[in-house]
Amino acid sequence: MENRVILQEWFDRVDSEKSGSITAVQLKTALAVGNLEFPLSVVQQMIRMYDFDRNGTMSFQEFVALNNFLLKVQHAFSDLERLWEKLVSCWILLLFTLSARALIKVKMGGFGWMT
Ligand SMILES: [Ca+2]
Repeated sequence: MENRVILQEWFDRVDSEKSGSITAVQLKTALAVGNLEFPLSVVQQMIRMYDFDRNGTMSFQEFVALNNFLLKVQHAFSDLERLWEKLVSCWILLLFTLSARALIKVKMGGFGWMT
């Protein structure tokens, strides 16, 4: 609920003309303020995906749907990032283990303990 209030405040700020809907240009400008630079064509595509009444602009309800989609994408990337970090950790552990074994083998072989 609190999230929805924050979204409404954000939406109202972007809807500078108080028309009850936001245009692609307004959305692009607002995203750019948050360091999210998208070409206008991409922002237009975002709006088209959730422009349920096909009027070319985004109502608050449509904006909430778009926001939910973007959050899911963000979570998917976070999951991928965590998976990548685990894979890198496994590779480091594997390389360390192999290096340690090779070092032990060389040292033991050097003393004639191992062939
Ligand atoms: Ca619409």
